[in-house]
Amino acid sequence: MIKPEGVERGLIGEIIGRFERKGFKIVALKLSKISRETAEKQYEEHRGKDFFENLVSYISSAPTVAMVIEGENAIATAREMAGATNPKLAKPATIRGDYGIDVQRNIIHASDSEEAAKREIALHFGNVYIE
Ligand code: FUP
Repeated sequence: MIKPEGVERGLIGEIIGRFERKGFKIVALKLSKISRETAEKQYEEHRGKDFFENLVSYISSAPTVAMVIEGENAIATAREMAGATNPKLAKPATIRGDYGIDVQRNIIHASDSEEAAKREIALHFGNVYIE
């Protein structure tokens, strides 16, 4: 998911392009302002943490781009391409390393496991892409 910061800064094409050029196939794509309820479900694992409220408010405050990418080792590779959670620590040539500064506005979200990917795809696209 490209977060509001990425959309506002005009980085949609750049970010999608990176995944395309890497060799992944974009099989679903959606620009939308997600509801607070959907944001809470996306970040359910962080409920109760000090940054949860701000994170949920932020992610539901402006449009995001949700996408499903398909390809070999897609989950691990997408997370490597995203870079470290805190953009200040993310290496150059990663998306967060190249475009981010603030940990909350860290440009992109990438599912961290097959289970999370299935849950998040269902949340944003319904059950169409679930095997
Ligand atoms: P990641 O899997 O890299 O997106 O990182 P996490 O699941 O640990 O965190 C999810 C989101 O919570 C981050 F993208 C940004 C936000 N966050 C904060 O705002 N503050 C923190 O200290 C940690 C995470």
